Amino acid sequence: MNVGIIVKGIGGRYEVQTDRGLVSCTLRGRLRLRDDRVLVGDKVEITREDDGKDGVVEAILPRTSELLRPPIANVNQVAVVFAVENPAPNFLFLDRLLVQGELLNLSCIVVINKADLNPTRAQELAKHYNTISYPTAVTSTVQGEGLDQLRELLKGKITALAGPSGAGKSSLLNALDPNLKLETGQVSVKAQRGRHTTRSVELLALGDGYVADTPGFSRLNLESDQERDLQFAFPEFRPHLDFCQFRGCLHRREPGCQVKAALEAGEITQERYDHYLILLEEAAPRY
Ligand SMILES: Nc1nc2c(ncn2[C@@H]2O[C@H](COP(=O)(O)OP(=O)(O)OP(=O)(O)O)[C@@H](O)[C@H]2O)c(=O)[nH]1
Ligand SMILES: [Mg+2]
Ligand SMILES: [Zn+2]
Repeated sequence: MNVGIIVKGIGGRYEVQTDRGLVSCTLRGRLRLRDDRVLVGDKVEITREDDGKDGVVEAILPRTSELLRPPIANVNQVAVVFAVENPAPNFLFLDRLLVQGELLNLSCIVVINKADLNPTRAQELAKHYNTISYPTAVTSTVQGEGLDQLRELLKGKITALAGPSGAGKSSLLNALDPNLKLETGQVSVKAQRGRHTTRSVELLALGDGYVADTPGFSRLNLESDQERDLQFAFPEFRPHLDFCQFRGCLHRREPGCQVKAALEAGEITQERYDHYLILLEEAAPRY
């Protein structure tokens, strides 16, 4: 018996990365019957055929996490990737991705790409996300800048790349490992949006970690039972949460709210606070 990780699945065949190379596997019958799908990222036990290149997945080991969109198991980090320009950043969308990562208890990092287009702004944005607590990398695939920094952040992790289409996710992975040869696309000038070049889910081995180059998510809404959890998904709110006058404070108009006090003291930015209110509205229970 060998263990490995499913890096790709197409039409009933699964590529499993083991420490002795890639094995192309089918599923043992009882796994095929099970309701829960086998996911890319699943750690599995396999038996090999004599040639060593083919095998059978015998069992799936317990998952530590499960992403639904894109469907990947055992992700432990989300990298939110965006371009400083072209396409212009949508900060609410980026905060939405960070909040989703936080709510799933994944560690989050921020990658500010296309720094060549506006180096000063890229540094400003890095400072913004650093202040919130997020590790950041400022990168340019054109100038080869920030790649070591990014490599360091990806080390030993299973990372899902998230971010708008056209941000340069596939380009960054190609820059980190030219052997990958991922397809990249032009950002359409008219829409200023990318074209969702990347479609399938696959884990790419990078150093001793894995990265999923996911299709740019287009929409991520909160569930209606996440109203109370949302405040914890804003790391800069956390030091203040225990000190509000009212237990159960949702930091809107309640008196003695320490989150509002931190906002007024400039420790929390107006933009992040506004995004909190928008997402809070979205997560309100619907009767
Ligand atoms: N100026 C500049 N352009 C870049 C940089 N990185 C990528 N690009 C360009 O941005 C465009 C989009 O890059 P992709 O890597 O396809 O973007 P993506 O995030 O993978 O997009 P999807 O797969 O659609 O989600 C391509 O034309 C790249 O050449 C960069 O650092 N600087
Ligand atoms: Mg891509
Ligand atoms: Zn409060």
